[in-house]
Amino acid sequence: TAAMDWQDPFQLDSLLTEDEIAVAEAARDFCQTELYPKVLEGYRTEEFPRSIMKQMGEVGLLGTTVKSHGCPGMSSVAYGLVAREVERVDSGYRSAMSVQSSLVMHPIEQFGSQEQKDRFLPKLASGEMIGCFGLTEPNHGSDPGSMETVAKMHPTKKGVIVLNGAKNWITNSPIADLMVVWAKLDGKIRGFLVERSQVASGLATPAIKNKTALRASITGMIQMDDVEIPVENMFPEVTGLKGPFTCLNSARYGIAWGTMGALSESIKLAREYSLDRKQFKGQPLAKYQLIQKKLADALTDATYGQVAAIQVGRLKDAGNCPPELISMIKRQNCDRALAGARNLMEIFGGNAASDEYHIGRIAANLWVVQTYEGQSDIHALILGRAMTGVQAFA
Ligand code: TGC
Ligand code: FAD
Repeated sequence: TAAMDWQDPFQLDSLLTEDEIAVAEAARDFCQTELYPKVLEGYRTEEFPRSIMKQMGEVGLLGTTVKSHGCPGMSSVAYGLVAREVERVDSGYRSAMSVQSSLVMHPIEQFGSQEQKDRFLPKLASGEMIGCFGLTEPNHGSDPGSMETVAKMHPTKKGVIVLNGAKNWITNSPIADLMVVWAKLDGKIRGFLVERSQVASGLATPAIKNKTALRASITGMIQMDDVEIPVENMFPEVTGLKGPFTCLNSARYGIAWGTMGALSESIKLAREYSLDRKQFKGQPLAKYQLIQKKLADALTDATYGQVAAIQVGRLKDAGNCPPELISMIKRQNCDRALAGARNLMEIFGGNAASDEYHIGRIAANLWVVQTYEGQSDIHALILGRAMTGVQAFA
């Protein structure tokens, strides 16, 4: 009989293409050799060096699904595998990568004019330019449709748009060269590309310091006080919430994969620790049934979660994926990864309080991941609406 490989019980490679396997291996190699050695310092100092994005660009980890401008043009599953490998190191590094790929490059590919694509995609793919995505505001998070940020045509300067408002909790904003900002023009939500180097005045992007999680990525505000941008920097056609939500479909999909990387790393660390650590007559913790149950629960969740993510990715690429499926896997995988990491943390006893054991950082990060891109309960309501036809948001 075949023996179970605890690192890949369902032999997931058999569900992947050769290219996808190669991408996952290359991403893992890069993440373990380049990112992993940096993570503790990044988490302690809350610094995200621009060079990380540059390195990601050099190895082709940015804009994995984008089909032009020298980008890999790969499957959603390949993108998910990259997210898994980056988040195996840290959710904050995956955040920086997903914002660049799913929330900046993807909308430019999907909604941008040819001129916008030509101008921005190559520099975003190489990591020379860093992007951010401004949807959430101080007063509107789960309900972005009520946003207060406004765009107006300049009363006297032809072809100039004026932006006023504030975005809050924006990954990458303090170091972003390009900001995708969603604002209401004549009452309708539109997307705007704000280039920092082209803005003369009124733009500030202060960092939010002393975070309790996701400290290895940089987060801030986008404050706009009569910020003037050329009308050519507006996405020409897309209007309404389907603009930002189309980007979120891609980012939420990546998160469903990323969390499985964080959970898999937690399992690996907890298994090793439970075999090494001895309590009661020199027996390893791994010998005790309650410890084994924690490991078994987490492994089952990580395995099921990845199979679901592969299937949803295939449906997505076939153009047959209602957004509710992405809500289902974003919610489930975030919830299970958070619960799993939190339970496995107990195996480390007091040592979990030392960041050198990593598990505390992973668990702290995962509650943010469960919150951004639609908090889990919001995704439950999205599913409930699809099941009953009745919306429960308001
Ligand atoms: P609702 O009536 O549901 O929809 C309004 C319009 O949008 C369309 N739509 C979608 N289109 C494409 N994909 C989707 N997933 C879509 N969901 C909705 C819908 O068809 C409709 O179009 P139309 O043409 O009929 O107008 O809108 P609502 O206001 O009732 O929405 C409520 C709710 C709760 C579903 C929604 O607002 C929501 O999902 N809230 C969560 C907010 C959120 O996810 N924010 C994320 C901010 S970005 C972020 O967190 C990045 S972190 C990145 C990182 O660091 O990794
Ligand atoms: P609220 O909307 O105030 O919700 C608070 C709680 O109430 C949640 O548990 C929610 O589920 C619940 N709730 C709200 N409404 C309902 C309801 N109708 N029924 C039941 N429960 C409800 N945003 C961006 O635009 N871009 C980014 O790059 C970005 N990066 C982020 C990075 C970090 C580190 C963090 C922490 C956040 C980031 N966000 C970003 C913002 C994130 O998307 C929001 O925090 C999230 O959408 C929740 O919004 P909120 O914080 O305003 O919570």
